[in-house]
Order: sequence, then C-alpha cells, then structure tokens
Amino acid sequence: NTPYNHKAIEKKWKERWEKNPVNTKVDRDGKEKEKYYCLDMFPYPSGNGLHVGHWRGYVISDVWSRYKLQQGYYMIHPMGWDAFGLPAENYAIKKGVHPAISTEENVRNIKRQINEISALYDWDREVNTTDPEFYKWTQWIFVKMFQEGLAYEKEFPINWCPSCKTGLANEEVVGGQCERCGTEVTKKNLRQWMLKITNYAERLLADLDGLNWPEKVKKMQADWIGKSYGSEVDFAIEGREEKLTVYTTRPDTLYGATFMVLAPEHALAKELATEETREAVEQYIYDASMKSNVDRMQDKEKTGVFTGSYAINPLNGERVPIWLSDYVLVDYGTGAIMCVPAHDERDFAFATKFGLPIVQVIAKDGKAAEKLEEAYTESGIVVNSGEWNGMDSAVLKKEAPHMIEKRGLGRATVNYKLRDWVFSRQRYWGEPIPIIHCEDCGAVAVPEEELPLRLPEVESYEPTGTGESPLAGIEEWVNCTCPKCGKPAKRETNTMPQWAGSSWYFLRYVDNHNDEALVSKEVASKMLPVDMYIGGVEHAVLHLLYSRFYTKFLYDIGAVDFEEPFQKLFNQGMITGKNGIKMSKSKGNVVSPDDLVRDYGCDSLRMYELFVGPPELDAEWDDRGIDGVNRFLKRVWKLLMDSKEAEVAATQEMIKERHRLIYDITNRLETFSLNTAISGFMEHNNRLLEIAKKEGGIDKETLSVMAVLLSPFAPHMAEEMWEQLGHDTSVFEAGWPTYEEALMKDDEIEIPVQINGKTKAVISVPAEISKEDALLAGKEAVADKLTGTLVKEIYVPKKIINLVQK
Ligand code: ANZ
Ligand code: ZN
Repeated sequence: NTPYNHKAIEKKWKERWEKNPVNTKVDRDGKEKEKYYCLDMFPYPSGNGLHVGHWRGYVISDVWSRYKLQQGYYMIHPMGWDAFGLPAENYAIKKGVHPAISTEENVRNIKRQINEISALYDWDREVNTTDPEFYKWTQWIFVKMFQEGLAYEKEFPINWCPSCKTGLANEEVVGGQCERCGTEVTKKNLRQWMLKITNYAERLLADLDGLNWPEKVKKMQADWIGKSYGSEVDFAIEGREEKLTVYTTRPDTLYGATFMVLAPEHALAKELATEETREAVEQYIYDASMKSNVDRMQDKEKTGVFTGSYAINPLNGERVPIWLSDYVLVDYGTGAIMCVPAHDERDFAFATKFGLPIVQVIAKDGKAAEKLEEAYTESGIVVNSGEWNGMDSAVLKKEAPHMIEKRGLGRATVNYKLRDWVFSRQRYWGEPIPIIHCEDCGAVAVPEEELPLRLPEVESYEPTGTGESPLAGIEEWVNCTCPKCGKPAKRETNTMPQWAGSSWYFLRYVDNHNDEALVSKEVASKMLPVDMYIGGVEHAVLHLLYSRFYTKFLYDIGAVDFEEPFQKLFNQGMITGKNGIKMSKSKGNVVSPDDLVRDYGCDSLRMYELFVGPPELDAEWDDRGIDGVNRFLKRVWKLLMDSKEAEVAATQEMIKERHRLIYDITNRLETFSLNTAISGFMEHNNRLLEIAKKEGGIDKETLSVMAVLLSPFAPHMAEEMWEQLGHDTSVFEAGWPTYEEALMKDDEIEIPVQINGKTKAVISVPAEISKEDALLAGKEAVADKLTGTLVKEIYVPKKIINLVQK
C-alpha cells in the first residue's frame, strides 16, 4: 500500500490538465454546453505577491467553478490585472523603474502563485488594464460618454490629498482621510472631468431589487444613492427681488423655521453680507473653503456667521435671520436650509450656541414643553402651526409638500445624495483622457480611429503638485492639432482614476482580442452577463456601483443587451493574522502559501482555506490547523487503498452512507457553507472507515462518488482516486451525482411496547435508535395507559420495550 504522496499526485495531474484541459465547450456527445460565468475581482499586481488571505477568494471561486463544471456547464472563469494606479507609480518615483516594467514583473510572479492553486483560469482570456489594446476601449467608453453629454468639465473645490498630490472622489475619502495613504484630505479648486452618474441614480436604485446580492451590500448602495422625498420652499428675502430656496425633508415643521443657513459657497452668501458683517462673512467663507466635506459633516462644535440679512417665513410671515455655516453643503439640495432647532439636532446645537429662537411645532401629547432640553425628532401632534394644529405630524409630513405646492410656496421634490463622479486624476500612471482643447472649438474628443491614445514616456513621474499631471510637462505630446478645425491645440493632461478599467473589464474577458469592438454583440449575448461574482465586501459601493453605471450606459448606447453586470454576488470575509490584525507586509504577519503548498500540497491548502470558517466571515489564520485537513486526505487515501484490494460489494449501509454524503455536500455547496462541507467530508469518511473495518472495504461506486464530490475541493486527489478506481476518463467528466432520499433513511423496525408484560402498542423506529430515544418513543405511544408509578423501563435492542408500573 503506497502512502499518500501529494507531491507526485499534484505534479502528475497539473501536467495532464495542461495537455488536456478539463473545461471544454462541448460535452461528450459533441453538444454545446450552456455557459456559466464565474468572476473573481481581479487583483492589483502588487510587488508583495499573494498571501493566504488572497487565496481564500480564489479557492472559493474555483470550488464554485468546478462544481458548475461538474453540473455540465462550460465555465468562463478568467483572470486579469487591475494594473494602473498609485502604488506602481509611487514605486517608480522611489526606484526609477518604469511602472510598466515593475507591473510586468509583478504580474509574472503573481501568475505563478495563482497557478499553484490549480484554479481553472483560462489564461487565453487574460486582460490587463494597462495594455493599450485594453485601454483603447476604456478611452472609447469615455469618448462615448462625452458625446452623450455624460462627461463634462467643471471647476470646483474638490477633495485633495496633499501627500498623493491628486484629487480624490468622495468615495476615496474615508473618515476625512485619503483612502490610500491616510493623509488628512483638504480642498482645492481645480478644473475636473466629471461623469454624470447622477443621471442613473433612479435606475441604479430601482434595479437593486432584481439582484441576487447580499442584502447588506444592496443596502449600502441604496444608502449611498440616498433617495429622499421632500419639498423645495421659497423664502422671500427682505429688501431683495430674488427668493431663497431651501430643500427640506420636513416641510411639516415649516412653522418652526426660526432662522436659515446657507452653505458658505452659496451664490448669495457674499451678497447677503451688510457693511457691518462683510469682513466676518468673507473670512468665514475662506476658512470653510479649506475644509473637506467629511470634516464639515462631522459632529464637531458648530461654527457660523450672521449675514446681516433676513428672510420671511412664508407661512407665518415672521422675520428669520440668514446665517452661513459649513454644516450645510453647497452641492446637496439647494445649498440652503430652513432651520428648525426644535426638531433637528444640528439646528438645535447651532441655535443653542448662537442664541437663536427655538419654537416647538410637534409635541408628543399635543402640548409644547416649557423649554426643550434637546431636539424632539419623533412624530407627534402638530402645535404652534396655525391651521395645521392638531394634525398627526407623520400624516402632515406626507401631505405638506402638496399643500405647499398648491399655495405656490414651493414644490414637492425628490433628492439623491449621489454626486457626479470626479473622474480626473493629476497623475501619470493612468489612461490619458482622450480630449483635445482647442481655443475655438473647446473640448473635442480624440477621433475613435486614433485610439488608443498612448501614455507617453516621461522623464519624471513626480506629481507636479500644481494640480497638473506630469504629462503637462511633455510639450511634444501636449501640443497637437484640433481634430475639428485643424488649428494648434493642446491635449488634456489629466488621467483617469483606477476605477475606469475595473468598471468594465469583465465584459472584455469574453472577447479580449477583438479590435473592432469592446465586445462583439454575438459573443456578448452568448457569454454575458456574469453569473457569479466573488470578492471582498470593501467594494460594496465603489467598484460595484461604477460597474453597474458603466453597464447601464453601454446598454443605453446599444453595446450590450443587459443592464446589470453581476447576477449573483458573494463577498468573502478577510483572512487575518493573529488577533484579527489585517495581514500586511508592514505588520510582518503575512503567511505565504508557497511553503504550505510544499509541505502539505495544494489540495490540503485549498481545503484548509475553506475549513477556517464560514466563507462570508473574517477568520484568523493558524497554520497548525492545516494538519487536520491533511490527515483527512491521508485517511481518504488509506480507505481507497484498503478497499481497492478488498473489492467488496455494496451493502445497504454503504449505499445509505453514499447518498447521505451526496446530500450533505450538495446542500452545503448550494448554501455556500463551504467550511461545513469540509467537516461533512471528514464525518462521512470516518463512518466509511468504520464500515470498512467491518466489511473489509468500501464498494467502488461509493468511492467513485466520493471522488466526484471531492473534485471541486481537492481536484488532484479526486482525479487520482478516480483513476485508481479504474475509470479511464477525467473525474471532471463524471457529472455531479444525485441522491435519493429513500435510500438515505435509516431502516425502520417494529417494536412491541409492553406494560407489565402485556403488549399495549407496536411502534416503528429507526433500527439504530438509541436506548433513550426508544424508551421515549415507547412511553409516548402508551402514555394514556401509564396511570401508575413507573418503576422500571427495559429496552432489549431491536426487540422489545417493557415498562413496569405500580
Ligand atoms: C428642515 C428640517 C427640519 C430638516 C427637521 C430636518 C429635520 P436628507 O434626509 O439627508 O435628505 N439639508 C438640506 N440640504 C442640506 C445641505 N445642503 N446640507 C446640509 N443639510 C441639508 O436630509 C434633508 C434635510 O437635511 C433637510 O430637511 C434639511 O434640514 C437638511 F426637523 O429641513 B431639514
Ligand atoms: Zn478647433
């Protein structure tokens, strides 16, 4: 009996698969298979290589792909590289190595590591976002968006990272800090390219309904889009013609609006200043311009300044002072609010600090308090509100927008929190934005036939810090002619954000060599969309929202015929080092898969990646655990070797165990309970070993089923078992086995139940029932006849129950 030799087995099957790939488009009868597209979030090829945490997602997606393969699908399971972005550029600045070169090296190394997993990736489909043949289409999409009016220029104060020296999208600012380097984000006034994702807000929200995604992720997207219903209300300004319009979700509190606040950037902010207030107002506006949005929204001590002007509350005619404060954002609603300190916490804090009046207009019991200690934010009975008094405020909240509209004081409106997407970066290592600026024609798109617009070589990658990208320094590149009028013109020197390529890469995999279209219609309708997308939850809003927006846009221009890119989504949890600390080189707690593969084999590591815990939760890595999985594989091997020699026929017990095994593994796969699938294998294998001890071995059919079930998890072991059992095909041609419930059941036996030696009932119970369960079932069956005190309970296994009562 040869012992389990993972090295020999894995080497042998890797070589065979290379010659004879198991994933083919046609089945054994030459019939074309239905496709199944399982996608991994493609990695950034960092110089640090992969650690065991990266493997987790790849193993999960590979197990799923091989399971689908066994169900008879043709698998689309591609891999590629999200290779533009800051780290490669920062490395170039430090070491002077061109980002293209360091990227290529990293790709080679990570590809080698990924191949160690023996995943089914089809490398013919590989894409790389920095490949001009790829970014040609990233630029093409931008040109289309520009032509459709969805890409536009705007100068405004954007989030600015002083360390990365680039503008950032709102999504890239986390807790007031740069998502990449952790530096405090400030503001800078810059001309930007913007994408009008807000045009898609309603569709992005509504279509979440049809997606088979984790509810948590759908909620995060819905919250990010942030739809709210309310009113715009017009306030007259004392001594001026124009009105001041506010957006409010609480028009039911209009009688309680005792002052107003404008964003410091509001168009009227400066104009409303009086002679006495001018200096303070201008200083305040300047100070606010230096703060980031996140800082402003955080619950810090409120700041503000009185403009000196007054508006008129349209319902009660009261004069209300107009203030400026940075807790009001210029780009939400109308950039101006009516303040109801009695019922809004921020307004309450502001009014308290600056001694502004507080008028309660909703009260729980219909009676206003003497003095409010804090804002009352719940619903109740309306008070101090003229004709509205006595109403239920929740009802009024719904009706007020229409009442206000009828009286000509404003309009019912819908608002979204979603902002247009800041799409330009002042950095080198990204796709050049394919736009030419002409003095006469304005912004003109680079003609399609001139795409890709290649990123030129530069001497220095250093960001200039002036808000211009290093491309601005290359005169022969910048200077060009206008495609429209032929006059001298200048190229746009900003580049695209890293999200540009990742927003559509999944479409390219299925037709990655096409130079006529980003994907041909024919291929797209056959191979797309993605059926299953697997990746980390950190992309819940950014990448997943952008991809949905891009896909909807491409649908609108007729490039693809579906609106949602990812039918199903699975988010795996993170693998952490000891005490839940994120694995990273800087923390020195990285576990590399390479040594583990050498010592235990790829199959063991694959199974252990799953065994560490529920795949959707974070799990702490502990090398020692891999021993247990490895022992399991050795025991499967021993069972196989012992049984091969014995050649036993299947017994009832073996058949029952076989069907239970199929049932358990199939259900645990279907519910993505992959860690319990592994423990299920272990339990069933132990039972089979016990049976084998009695019977001399296990039948070939049961062991063959075991091999097929193992094939998604431990593919080398499964192939070897399959061959050892005498099959002359690949285990991946076997097809997923089915179970029969009737064959899974325990045998039932009939047992008489006696009281004081006389049979009172006959019960039917599983043959392997325990003594306790048998007695319980027996007592229950004759409960109405057990009237005395029970003094003795006897169970003769499989024969009789006797109860003695006095
Ligand atoms: C009066 C009021 C009374 C408000 C009350 C709330 C409670 P959501 O739900 O997030 O859309 N608001 C409007 N525009 C703003 C801006 N640009 N910056 C900061 N705050 C703004 O929030 C809408 C509410 O946030 C609006 O309703 C407005 O305050 C404020 F008891 O108006 B409310
Ligand atoms: Zn021109």
